[in-house]
Amino acid sequence: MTTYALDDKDNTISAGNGTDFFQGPGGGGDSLRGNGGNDTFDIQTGQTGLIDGGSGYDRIHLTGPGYNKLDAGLNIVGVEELGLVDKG
Ligand SMILES: [Ca+2]
Repeated sequence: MTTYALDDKDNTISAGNGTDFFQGPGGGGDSLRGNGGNDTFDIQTGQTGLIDGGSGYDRIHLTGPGYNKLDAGLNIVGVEELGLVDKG
């Protein structure tokens, strides 16, 4: 599994065909592509831009402060599961 760290800047990441894990705070206009494999996007409120899960079974876990709010500026493609994760 490859882990990609997100930050509050613009992140442009095109992952490989394995199982990939994206994690970090919202912020910036990101372009995140999971491509092949079963990928997980562990994001926080304020995440904007694009999340494209690609093929495989891909998940978005919304976590952290305000974990129950998806940003209106987030476009989601190719994702099979959306989960709200309360880690508080
Ligand atoms: Ca970012």
